[in-house]
Amino acid sequence: MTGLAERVAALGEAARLSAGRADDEVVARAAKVAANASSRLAFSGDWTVVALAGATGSGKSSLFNAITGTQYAQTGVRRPTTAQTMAAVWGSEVPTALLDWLAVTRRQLIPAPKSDVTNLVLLDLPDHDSTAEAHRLQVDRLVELVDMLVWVVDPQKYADAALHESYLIPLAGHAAVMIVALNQIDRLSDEEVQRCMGDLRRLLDAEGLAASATVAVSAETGQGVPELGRRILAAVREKQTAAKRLAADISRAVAELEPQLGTSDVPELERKVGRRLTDSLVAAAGGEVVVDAVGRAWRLRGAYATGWPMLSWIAKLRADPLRRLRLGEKRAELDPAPRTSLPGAAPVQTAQVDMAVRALGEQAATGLPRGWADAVKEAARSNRALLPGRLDAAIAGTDLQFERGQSWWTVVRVLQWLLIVAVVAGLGWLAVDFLLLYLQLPALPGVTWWGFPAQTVLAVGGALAGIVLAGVCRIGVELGARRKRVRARTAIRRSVATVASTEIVAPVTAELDRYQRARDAIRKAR
Ligand SMILES: Nc1nc2c(ncn2[C@@H]2O[C@H](COP(=O)(O)OP(=O)(O)OP(=O)(O)O)[C@@H](O)[C@H]2O)c(=O)[nH]1
Ligand SMILES: [Mg+2]
Repeated sequence: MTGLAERVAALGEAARLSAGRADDEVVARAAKVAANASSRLAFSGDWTVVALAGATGSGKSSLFNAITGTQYAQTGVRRPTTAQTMAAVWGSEVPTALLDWLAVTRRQLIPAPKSDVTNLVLLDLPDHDSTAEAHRLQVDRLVELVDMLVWVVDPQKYADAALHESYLIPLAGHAAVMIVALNQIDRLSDEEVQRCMGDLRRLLDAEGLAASATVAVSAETGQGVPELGRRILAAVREKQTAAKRLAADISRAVAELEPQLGTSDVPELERKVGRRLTDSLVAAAGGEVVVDAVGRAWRLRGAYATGWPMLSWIAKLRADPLRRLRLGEKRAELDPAPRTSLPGAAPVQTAQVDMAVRALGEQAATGLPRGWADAVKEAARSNRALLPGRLDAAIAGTDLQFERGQSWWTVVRVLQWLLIVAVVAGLGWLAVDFLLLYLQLPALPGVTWWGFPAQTVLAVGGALAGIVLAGVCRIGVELGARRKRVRARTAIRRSVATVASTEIVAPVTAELDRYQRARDAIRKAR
């Protein structure tokens, strides 16, 4: 049975993966086939279980007795007769586990010297067309589980629709492990037997059961019984019947499940769609608000640091845009859930995020069968409610690289204060000059620089230099602000893209992966 176990496992896997994505009944049937098959495989493949099935009064029990050479099975004119399945076992011992699994409690060991047959279980089933519901359920359950089926029909009812439509046609894939026995031929003339058998053969062939053998028997006279016995025995000796039946089961389940898995390739996620998603998330998360705040905060702090100290203190009065958003601070290393004070997304932005998420789900679901497409779209939406919190945390945790590139500010600041010192010194010197003049005291010796009194150069020059320096630095700060904005935008985008990838793309990819695995499994089961 090599290969069969792998097929069974693959079918089980395909059914498990398809749960909720394909038709529930198809999935349930496939799962049941896989479960039954793996149970059957767990029992010794040496045993072959053959069941006599058919309508009430067709002669199953009589044939059971004829084949076993016993009178174990009760036969009768009262309909229906058999209510409980009976097992006849050829072998050294009863395969208890196997019969327990089949839930067949009435067991008879056929005395050893009777024949050289071994490892055969023959079941006498109740009638499939019974007035008793329990009989039909028992038959339906065992028809699914046994290795081989002998359908016992009689000359009146061999073409009965109940048999053909409910059992034979649906089991056409199992034709190789089925025999149809026309019983009670002692009631017919040879000519009638010929006609009946021909008719039966044509019927079966038309129903796709060409591989099923037919035999004419009489439980009453024993005619044809050895022939039927030989066919059963051949199946037992071949030891392939159980495997054949399971293979047919799997093929049928695969044929049913495979169309539910579609034929198109697993779609690739388009970059364009992912980019649009990130764009909308950046907008909804207030990315541009942060970028603006970074620019303004840089200008403000730069102006304060590099401006002319006489005026730059005004910058201190303005609220810092970054700090207002609780951003750009060196936060405690262990802050488990950093939060910003960014305003929530506007309704328009929320709608755009929804649209982008839907677009991604739809693109990812292109060409997939309905149930799978729905699952992919659902996966895209699955973390939607978490997004605002995740995005905010991502932005709060983004390194805006605000501290870098400020060192020259300090140099300028020192320079500005030195110039202030010069101005103060110049003014002080001038004040002393005035005071001396006022007190009519001798003036200090005059010092001239570039033809101007040194004190004037110090005061006026210092002030002018400070203002010019501040002006030049303003340009530097502005350039820095623009660069910081670009950097911040890139960093925020990267953080937001990570959120998009873990919260939206990852569930979608997982679903697509599940789809791919289901397809691989069903292909393996086939
Ligand atoms: N003439 C004739 N009568 C038969 C033959 N086989 C069975 N019978 C009779 O048909 C009747 C029904 O036979 P059973 O073996 O009980 O039929 P069954 O298919 O087991 O019926 P249920 O247990 O009710 O499903 C009995 O009276 C048998 O004697 C046969 O080959 N020839
Ligand atoms: Mg019976």
